[in-house]
Amino acid sequence: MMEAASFEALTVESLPLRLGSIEALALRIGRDISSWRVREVGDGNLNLVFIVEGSNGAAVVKQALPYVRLVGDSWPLPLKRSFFEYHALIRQEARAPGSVPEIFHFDEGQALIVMEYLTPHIILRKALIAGRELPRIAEDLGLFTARTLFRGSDFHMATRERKADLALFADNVELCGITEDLVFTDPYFEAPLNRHTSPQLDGLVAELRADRDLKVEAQRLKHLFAAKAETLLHGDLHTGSIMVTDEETRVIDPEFAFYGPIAFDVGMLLANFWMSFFSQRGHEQEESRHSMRDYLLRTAAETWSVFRTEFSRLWRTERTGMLYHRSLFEDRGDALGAEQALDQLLHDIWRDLLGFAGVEVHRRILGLAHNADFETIEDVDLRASCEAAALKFGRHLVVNSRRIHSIDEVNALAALIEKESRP
Ligand code: SR1
Ligand code: MG
Repeated sequence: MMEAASFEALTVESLPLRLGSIEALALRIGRDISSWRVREVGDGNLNLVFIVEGSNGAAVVKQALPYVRLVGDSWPLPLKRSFFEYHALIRQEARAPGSVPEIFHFDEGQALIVMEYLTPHIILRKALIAGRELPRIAEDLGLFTARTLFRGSDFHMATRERKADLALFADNVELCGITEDLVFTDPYFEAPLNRHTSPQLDGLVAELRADRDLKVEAQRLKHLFAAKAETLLHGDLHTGSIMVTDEETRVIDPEFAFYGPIAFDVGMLLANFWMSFFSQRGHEQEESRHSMRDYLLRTAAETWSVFRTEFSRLWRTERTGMLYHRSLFEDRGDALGAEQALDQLLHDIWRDLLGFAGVEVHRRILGLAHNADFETIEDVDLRASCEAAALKFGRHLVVNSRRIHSIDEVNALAALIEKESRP
């Protein structure tokens, strides 16, 4: 109650006076607040984001609002998500140095984080819609996911520290609740806030909602999401949570962070590459997006390959936690036993990530929170055709996750569905 009472949302006008005394900010951008220029640039679903420029530089101020920005104050949402975002950013920087923006200041009561202004970075989703082939993302994101997910788990951390973090992030209930509803449940029935491209997709949507195998598997995945507290997840690792240049990749916005299954972050990320793949036809104008489609499939394959390689390296060199202890394997001359366990683990991650990828695709087309990849396709029939292809692909991943053995198979499936969807 105290927190809500003292909280006040920033405005472009009030920001300089209210934040002018924050030393860490003044130090970076200059003390003369009369010369600060402030822009509100938030285009996400939840928060305010300001860019503040002074005589010496610029910074970003991100402030949570006590409700879901996308919907309005009829959907309250706790300010404490800013606390979880701050703590996740600190841990991600320690586990994968250089992968997130530098944090200058955190104010829990005002739910605001002052951080590095990334320039000339742009949001990865926008770059992919524009047809830009970013050379570094597969390597950088494969490393980011492997490092943060391995080093936040019981494979690596001291058990006391991990359990303390598990308890800390367990309080991020409302944000987990959004994912539990919006990703795993709402797409599969006529939830009030759902929308889809209608009437073009009505038939397919009805088919998916009547698909028993799909629904049972989606609920198995929801069960995993809720019950498998394996590692500290980013929790919302889509291409709108990544900023890029040709040389650099930074991950932002981990306010959905909590302890969940490793496969969730990886699956959500790959799903966003595959959705971009299916949306490219909608952005083809004069120029063909053939090369862009190839690039996206290569990116998905390379991200998974880099993840596996780095995760395996960490398994062999940093397995210091209480799980699969070396005393049972390497210390007894049984390095092969540790390799067997690693293979088993990667196999489980692989299977589950396919399912998570499939439901992520579905919820972006059937649920409340759509993505710009499809939404910016103006020709509605063309958009529906791209979305229909993605929906079929997502269904195949969810229902057949046990029977798909390699990322090349998934990419071949995507290419086949895309080909069959062309007029
Ligand atoms: C009501 S919030 C909708 C979506 O926006 C966030 O970025 C998450 O992806 C969430 O599911
Ligand atoms: Mg976000």
